[in-house]
Amino acid sequence: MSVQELEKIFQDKIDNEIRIEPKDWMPEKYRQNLIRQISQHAHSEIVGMLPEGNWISRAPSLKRKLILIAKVQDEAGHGLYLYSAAETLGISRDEMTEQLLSGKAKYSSIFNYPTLTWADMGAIGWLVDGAAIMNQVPLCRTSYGPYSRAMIRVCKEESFHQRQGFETLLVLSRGNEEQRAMVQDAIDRWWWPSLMMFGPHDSESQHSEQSMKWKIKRFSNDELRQRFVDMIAEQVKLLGMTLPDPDLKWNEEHKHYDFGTINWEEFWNVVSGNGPCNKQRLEARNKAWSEGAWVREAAVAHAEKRAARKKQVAA
Ligand code: FAQ
Repeated sequence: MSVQELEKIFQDKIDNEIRIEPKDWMPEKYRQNLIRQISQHAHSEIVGMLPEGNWISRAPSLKRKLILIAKVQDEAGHGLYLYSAAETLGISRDEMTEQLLSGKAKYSSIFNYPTLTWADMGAIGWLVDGAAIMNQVPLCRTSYGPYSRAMIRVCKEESFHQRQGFETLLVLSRGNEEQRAMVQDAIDRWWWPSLMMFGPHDSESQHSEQSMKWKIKRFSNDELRQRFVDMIAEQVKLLGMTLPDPDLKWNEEHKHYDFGTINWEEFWNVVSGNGPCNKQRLEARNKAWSEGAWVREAAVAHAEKRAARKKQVAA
């Protein structure tokens, strides 16, 4: 079969909502684009454990500590499903890890901001997981089978995360003056970086057009960002707080909230490695990797020993 014929079969499957599976023929650019997106997504989950991990030892009660540990563990699980999904496209886990540790790979800009107070745990759950879900629910229908199936479980867990984040802020917002101020301060610091999670404007997004044709992406960066603004602009009222945007205003004609201009210079600065915590995050991952070397070596030695014993028994 010619490449044109193979491409036609491939695109027909996508147009007819048939998932592409690992052993199916696919264009090389589709494979590379998926490896790029899925591995960046996996790295985001893994690096995303760090800002929250920072508060496990300082959670205000045993109950809050248990919830936070469970959430951080969930993020590790998401990273693992996603690395496995990417491996089905022919890249090894070691290669992806090397790309992250060397600073070559991208991960979400949001995780390069510091977590300064306990209210940040609530703001991350509500805003960061909230933005993550808005972007990831459509990925449950993404055209690549292993990615779409991984996203179903991820989204269930993320929606629990978002609710626990909102509840954390709700409790604080019903507390004393100092606690309310802490909530407002956390919202003020996390709001704009959360909007940046959706990526550049559609006109600046290099991958969107092709990714939409391949149904890797179902909605554009700006469409999802707008939905997120519309959702949060209502929810923030329940907290009795405000969003730090003087231009946020309901637009009756278009039935959505208009909002102010994102600081794209800040966004690209963070994406290119110069955000407040980029260096710290990579150092933490590299430290964990080298300190975990003995565990990996022990696991390999154990597996080899077991395999040798099995061989002996069989003989
Ligand atoms: N940060 O052409 P586009 C989470 C890059 S998971 C850094 O629009 P695309 C869970 C982009 O990679 C959060 N880089 O790209 C959690 C590209 O660079 P490249 C992560 C960004 O792929 C919660 C360039 O800019 N979620 O939060 C960002 O079509 C709480 C041009 O951009 C996912 O990864 C950014 N924000 O659209 C964990 C979801 N935005 O590769 C712990 C899957 C863009 O050419 C605690 N990913 N870039 O060098 C996606 O949906 C897409 O990849 C987008 C970007 C929408 C992120």
